[in-house]
Amino acid sequence: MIKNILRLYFIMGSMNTQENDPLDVLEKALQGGVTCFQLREKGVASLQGQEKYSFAEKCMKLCQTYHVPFIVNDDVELALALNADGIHIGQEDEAAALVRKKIGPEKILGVSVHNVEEAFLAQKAGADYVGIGPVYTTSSKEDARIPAGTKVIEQVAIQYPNLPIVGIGGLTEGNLVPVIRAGGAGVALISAIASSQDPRNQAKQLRDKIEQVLEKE
Ligand code: TZP
Ligand code: MG
Repeated sequence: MIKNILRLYFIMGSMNTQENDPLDVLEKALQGGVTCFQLREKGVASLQGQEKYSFAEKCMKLCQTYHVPFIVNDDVELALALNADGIHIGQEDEAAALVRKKIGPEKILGVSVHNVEEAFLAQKAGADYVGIGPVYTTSSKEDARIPAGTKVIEQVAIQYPNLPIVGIGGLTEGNLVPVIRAGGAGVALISAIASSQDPRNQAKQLRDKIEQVLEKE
């Protein structure tokens, strides 16, 4: 189940879409076939307080219309207030076990990891999936680590075959295949869709590509 929703995992905040309306970009991405959405409202230009809540609520309603899970990045209180489908946290955020306790057993918990040890601890703490990256160079995350290719994805997939993995970082239609071949259930991406002038078609092409590769695995 979780593996299916990780196939094409779109991440976006209101600051990721340049001159385009973020809600319009999200709706088109949903129409194009993204399988999960994460609201990642971060950085200097990001919305705060009531504005953030209201934007998040609009994003969640759109996701519900298209029956796509809505995940909140970092902000456990926001996820709970909205009754979002899940939360995604990094190594620098609240401990995964504590977040699992706060959200209960039903909600989706995703954790970013960078090696086998962190993956082990994440699944032990109750993570439903792990995000591994950056695979390639990214300009969407200020404090991104050095790109690590697909090596860690492969290692984690071998050690923990039941732990769903999503690759992230610099992924496009042209370079995503190695992520799936390494054992990723799918790809998470921001700019490939958020910066596209045709997000619907871009999402559709990405989705088609992923389905094609998964079929062969
Ligand atoms: N974590 C690792 S890389 C990254 C995050 C949030 C940014 C991914 O964005 P893009 O534009 O798909 O490289
Ligand atoms: Mg975080």
